[in-house]
Amino acid sequence: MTESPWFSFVHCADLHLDSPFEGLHALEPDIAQVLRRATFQAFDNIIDLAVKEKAAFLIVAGDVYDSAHRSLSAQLRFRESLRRAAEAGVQCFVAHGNHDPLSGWEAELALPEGVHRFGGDRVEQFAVRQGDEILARVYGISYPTREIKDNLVPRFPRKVDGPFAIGVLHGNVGGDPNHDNYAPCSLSDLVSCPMDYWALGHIHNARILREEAPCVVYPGTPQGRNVRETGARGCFLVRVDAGGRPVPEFVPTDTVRWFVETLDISALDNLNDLLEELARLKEDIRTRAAGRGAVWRLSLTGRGRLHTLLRKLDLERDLTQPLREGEAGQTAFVWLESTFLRTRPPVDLARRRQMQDFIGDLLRAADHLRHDPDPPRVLQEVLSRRPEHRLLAVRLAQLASGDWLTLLEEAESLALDLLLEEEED
Ligand SMILES: [Mn+2]
Repeated sequence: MTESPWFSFVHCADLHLDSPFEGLHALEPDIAQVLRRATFQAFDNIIDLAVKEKAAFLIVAGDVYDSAHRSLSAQLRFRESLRRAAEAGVQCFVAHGNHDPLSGWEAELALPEGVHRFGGDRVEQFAVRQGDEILARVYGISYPTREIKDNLVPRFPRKVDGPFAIGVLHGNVGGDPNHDNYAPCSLSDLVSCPMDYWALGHIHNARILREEAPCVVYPGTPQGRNVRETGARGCFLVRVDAGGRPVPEFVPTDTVRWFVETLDISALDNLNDLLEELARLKEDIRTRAAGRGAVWRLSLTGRGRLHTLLRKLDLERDLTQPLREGEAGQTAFVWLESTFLRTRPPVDLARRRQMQDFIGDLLRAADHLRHDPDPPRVLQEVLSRRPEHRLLAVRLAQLASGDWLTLLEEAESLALDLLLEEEED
């Protein structure tokens, strides 16, 4: 960006302060402590960013706390972080969502000066001033109770005063089935409202739903809290240029990052090779975590010689625990959460293909198809006789010829696994 921005602000949501890390057992005390502090540390990283970038204001778009019965220590820490921002000249606007509605228990703590919280009765408006100049108007509403089933967008004004308008809304845009359908609305509802930027919360993955005006953004959780929240987590630093155009930049704020990894054993000959591969994978994760802690889940997959040996091991004792050795106490730790065994026994495909049994027939049929001059045409023809075809036709038409061969391979492998199941020990 060559043009210097007119002003900037930081947009975050779904802090879920004080939420426990799910699914982690047998933790070293050092690592447990880092995890316990992670949601707070992530919010402090957001404040640091706002202060360093001299942002004019900060928006927290709901779900500050993980539960309606938030702990007093979480409330005090949140207030301290906001105070730090406000004292550095960053005004703060906070909305509450389904996890922390206004009806939840709350100590009667006065908010620091410069911190504003949206009420739950109606959409409220705050003007952000810099000297005599009004930079922006921030409109928002909190959840009075947990379950808001109404579309809240019609409560936002149809006419706004300049120069830059932001709508703060915690809700499900477009009916994402992975999240509760609270304050449901459509993208076009938002677009029809005269905002320049929609600061959303509720969906836990960062997503820019729309770049052109109005810009519509979900920042996601600033700290991943379970294995479903993998990868970089953070907030958006939004620079508004002289023409009033918001340009959001994702900034990671997580102090611990989740990874889900698979390792295919088919090319590995012995346990030594496997251990070397795992050590390499662990260091690769450390590199990708870029200085912060990492928690990873491992799945061993593929068909190979190691399968029989792996089935005899106690995975937790023989693989998982040794991979955790030496990690506690490191800042950039790489902690293996758990290991899943999804490997299959090796099979001599050439020999099975020769055999005069059902598996032999299946393998020969797949091979025949693979060497057909036009496999997609044959597969299409077979599938068109199936009753499911009406449902699949549109998707099938989009497949490239390479996709068909991959599908054929996967189908062959899946059928083989199911048929061989009975033959296993
Ligand atoms: Mn949330």
